[in-house]
Amino acid sequence: MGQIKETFKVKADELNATVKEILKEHGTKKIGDVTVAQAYQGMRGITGLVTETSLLDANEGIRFRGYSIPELREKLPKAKEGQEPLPEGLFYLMLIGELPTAEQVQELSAILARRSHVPNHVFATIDALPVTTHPMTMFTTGVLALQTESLFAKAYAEGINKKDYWSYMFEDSLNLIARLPRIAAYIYRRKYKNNEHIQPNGMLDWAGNFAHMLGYEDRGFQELMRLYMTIHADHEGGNVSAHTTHLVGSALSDAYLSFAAGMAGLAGPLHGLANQEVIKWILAMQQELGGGTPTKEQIAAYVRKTLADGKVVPGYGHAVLRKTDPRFTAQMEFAKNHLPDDELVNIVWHVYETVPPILQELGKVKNPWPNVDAHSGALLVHYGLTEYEFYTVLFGVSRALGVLASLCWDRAMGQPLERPKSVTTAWMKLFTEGK
Ligand code: NMX
Ligand code: MLT
Repeated sequence: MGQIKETFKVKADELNATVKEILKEHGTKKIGDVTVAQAYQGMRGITGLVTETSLLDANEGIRFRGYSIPELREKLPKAKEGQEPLPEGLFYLMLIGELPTAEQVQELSAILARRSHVPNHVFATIDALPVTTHPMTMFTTGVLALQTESLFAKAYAEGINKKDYWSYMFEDSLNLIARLPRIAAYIYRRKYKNNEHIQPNGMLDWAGNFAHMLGYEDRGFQELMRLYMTIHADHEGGNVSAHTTHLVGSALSDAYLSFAAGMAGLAGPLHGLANQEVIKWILAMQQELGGGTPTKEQIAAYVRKTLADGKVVPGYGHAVLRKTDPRFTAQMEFAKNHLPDDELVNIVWHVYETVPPILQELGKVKNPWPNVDAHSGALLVHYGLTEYEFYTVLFGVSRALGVLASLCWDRAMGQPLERPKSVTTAWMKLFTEGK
């Protein structure tokens, strides 16, 4: 850990000096105005956060430290004989701001493998929940149970200098990332595989080992996990899971508490739960039509029925993006290479051709194009992971990479308690009437 942590500290010192300069020279400069509509409508378009790990462009999609998803798929180190990036490499990039070498990623994989032990009380806590509990509830509960291991919370209770917060947050973040695949795999095997668990393989990379502990040895599935864990990792700072993690962390809650809060947000159907909703929606459509591949006309009719019932079409739309999500495109490319004839994948592609014009017709949907969740489930079903209620847990394990790298930065930058101002509608009435 020594070298990565030392490099992080050097980078943090450099950035702190830059921020000090920006604040001194331009601290009073405006970066936007806030309208009454924005205050009522989910604060869309308000720039009010600084997140170092990634930046979202409405038309181009996400860039991680300046690198797009196609660039990451080309440039990040890969597993032996693999073609997809190792997500540990993306974590390094988000943390340090530079592409890692293959050796640096290998070192990080080994560090995570060494730190992956999960104490028994975490499993006992999960076991105390009925097996019918949603996997995201089990996951969030498991992370909270693991909070007993927080080095930051322990050190804070004993009394530490605020200059050292980052160091404990760094250790907690690494430990948590190392342990999450074990917790997630435990939940999966408990709920769906007769409570029969698989021991970790310390020789595998982080995502490869996760696939192994879930019970999938197929090389194609391992590659899918590496891609999946890479593309879901971060989506700048304003999305619900990242923003929640950051907000809770700003109270100096440790990495476990902050991440658990973020996961409670990811579990919402307008955010990460949409990946399970997409597959549920497609399966329900197929069932209604008596099975098989629906025609485009049948899909269109089902979309209109969904809208007429006052429901959203899951996997479509976005609060920031205004084009097809490049994370959708990356999965489509993966499918074209590995499973072009898969029935469910082909339905996903037909849905892609059908949904956008119908959403556009409504005249109110700002982005009729698919997001990351529109494609992921079909790939998982292909490899046998059909238990769609588990899908958001996979998203959550990946999201840890981005939001925990950001928490390290928050503490290294000495970011303060987040506390925006709110008003009442009575205040707004007086204000708009000029009183
Ligand atoms: N199906 C039907 N209606 C939609 C959809 C959709 N996919 N997307 C937006 N709308 C509606 C939205 O409900 C709103 O209607 P109303 O004025 O009656 O309340 C109207 O269009 C305007 O919404 P937008 O400004 O376009 O979208 P907003 O920024 O508020 O919300 C989402 C973004 C992502 C919440 C929204 O597009 C949605 O509900 N999509 C489906 C759920 C989904 O796929 N979520 C996953 C997002 C990605 N992720 O992983 O987190
Ligand atoms: C995400 O990955 O967090 C989603 O696309 C939602 C968002 O960016 O708001």
